[in-house]
Amino acid sequence: MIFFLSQPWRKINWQDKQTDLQFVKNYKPQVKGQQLRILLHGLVGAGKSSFINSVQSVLQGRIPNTFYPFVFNNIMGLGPNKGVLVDDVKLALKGHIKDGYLFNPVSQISEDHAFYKTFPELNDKVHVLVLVICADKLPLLTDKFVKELLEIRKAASDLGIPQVALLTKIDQACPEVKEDLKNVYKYEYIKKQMEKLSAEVGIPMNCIFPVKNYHEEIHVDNDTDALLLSSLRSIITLYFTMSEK
Ligand SMILES: Nc1nc2c(ncn2[C@@H]2O[C@H](COP(=O)(O)OP(=O)(O)OP(=O)(O)O)[C@@H](O)[C@H]2O)c(=O)[nH]1
Ligand SMILES: [Mg+2]
Repeated sequence: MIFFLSQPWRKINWQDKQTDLQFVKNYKPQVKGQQLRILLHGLVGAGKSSFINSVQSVLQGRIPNTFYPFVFNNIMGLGPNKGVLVDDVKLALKGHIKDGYLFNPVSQISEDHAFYKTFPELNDKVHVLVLVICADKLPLLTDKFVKELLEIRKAASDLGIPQVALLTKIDQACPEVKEDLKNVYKYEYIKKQMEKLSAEVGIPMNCIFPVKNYHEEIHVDNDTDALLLSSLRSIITLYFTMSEK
């Protein structure tokens, strides 16, 4: 049975994405020249690259000539059969692994590897860790993968790095959302998926954001932009509230 809520349980500025856009544009790192480093990880095909591309397309041309305040890194292909070594993820969190490194599922990066950075600078350290996971794959989470995620989460927590999750492909998971993205917080199905993720991996609900990435569209779309911007704004806000503690 599908439960439809007459009022959405979370508010999104569908009619006014400019406010969130302005917020994101105005974001300035506390230290001059520093960037907010966001590390994405998740299963193969979860939508990591699509999210990075989608955000870039939303911001494109809207951050004129200035220095880009965000940088996204992407760890490819965690589990279930491929896997990434959790120890490598820990090194990445600390800034020891340079951009573009192809993570090896069977052996850890060596200290003499060209992509290994012995002395990471402040700007290399990860500020926010983002788990990217497809809404339609949630029922298939294996114990092994969940265990891996918990280990990664613990490593990030030990380093004081805030963690959030993006629930992608909500259009594929729920026909009503595909029909109208504004239904995202009105259908209980998506909320249930978020609760499931929260229970399994321990990420609180207020740190989980459902998104639809651009994937086959040629044109930008207001609602897709609005939801992406709201998730980006929430990630920034979360980083601030958590780093002030
Ligand atoms: N319908 C739909 N498709 C999506 C969405 N996000 C990504 N996709 C599609 O899912 C597929 C995988 O997305 P990617 O962004 O390449 O996934 P990835 O996490 O970067 O995967 P790896 O780089 O292999 O680890 C692509 O065909 C995308 O077009 C979404 O929100 N909705
Ligand atoms: Mg990718």
